[in-house]
Amino acid sequence: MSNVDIKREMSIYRDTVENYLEGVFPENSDDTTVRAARYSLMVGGKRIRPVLMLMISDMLCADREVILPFAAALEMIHTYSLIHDDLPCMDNDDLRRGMPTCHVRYGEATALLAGDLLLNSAFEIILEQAINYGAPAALAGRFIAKSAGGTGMIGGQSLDISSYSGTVTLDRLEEIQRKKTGALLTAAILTPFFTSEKHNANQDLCVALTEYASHLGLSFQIKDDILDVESSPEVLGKSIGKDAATDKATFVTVYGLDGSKNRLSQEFDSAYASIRTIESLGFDTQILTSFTDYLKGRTN
Ligand code: GRG
Repeated sequence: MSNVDIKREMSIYRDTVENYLEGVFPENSDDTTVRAARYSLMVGGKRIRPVLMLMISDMLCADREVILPFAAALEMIHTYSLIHDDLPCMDNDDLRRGMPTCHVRYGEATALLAGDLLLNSAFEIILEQAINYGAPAALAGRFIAKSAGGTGMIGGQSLDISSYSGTVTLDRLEEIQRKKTGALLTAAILTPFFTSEKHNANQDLCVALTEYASHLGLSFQIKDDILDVESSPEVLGKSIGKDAATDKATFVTVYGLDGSKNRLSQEFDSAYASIRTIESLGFDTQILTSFTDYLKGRTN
């Protein structure tokens, strides 16, 4: 049991990220695409990925000036993926972060462009960091590109759109979720590692962080699938129950609700075990434990 006030800590980290994001796209731009991108970026969201990146960065005593733009860029990539995922040609969702989705508010063509703008602007920020901070920042940027790309998030989405609950194997289901959801969470955890000149040669740390990321990513997605059947649109801020209705391959549609809860508990146990390994390497992991507790108990 740690004595970190995790809600307070997270809200401080969230404010730091949101202050940065505020400056990315001007308010009241003449360009509808810019307004649409800003709308989706600033409309809310838990900011899990950038908050996690900043927490790991502080754990490694890394430089905030180096990491904050990366954290913001990762949230921009995540937001682009949500805009595109909600489009009529994908999940066709009306509600996101408790508000109308980007295409409902701005139309489909503008929403598509807004997603593209977020993705390109994220890589503008990342390249600026590479110019300013050299090879470690460039390596981190390349890792983010890979995590968001064909062997990461987009690859997972590509497998997902052709997978159905009745025919998908368990291995394939895990592959989809590791890529679709796990890859960006792994990028959040490893970016501070890559940019830390003090620690980035520590292979034991790299392995322990990667294992933590892997278990956290799977537990995040299993929890998401459970909330899709057990929560409500008011609490989640997005539509629910669509996975079963569209025969989508999720942990719940494949393992059942009880099977998913068992698997969730195993994944969280493994995540805590990875945290203990990180601690044994000499790092203060209290906040990571509290953050993991928060994700375990999250209701949205
Ligand atoms: C290129 C047309 C085109 C589409 C790409 C890449 C992609 C579509 C979709 C990505 C896959 C995706 C949306 C995965 C879901 C991951 C997930 C659990 C999202 C919800 O994350 P939260 O709970 O959301 O952190 P908030 O709103 O809190 O940020």
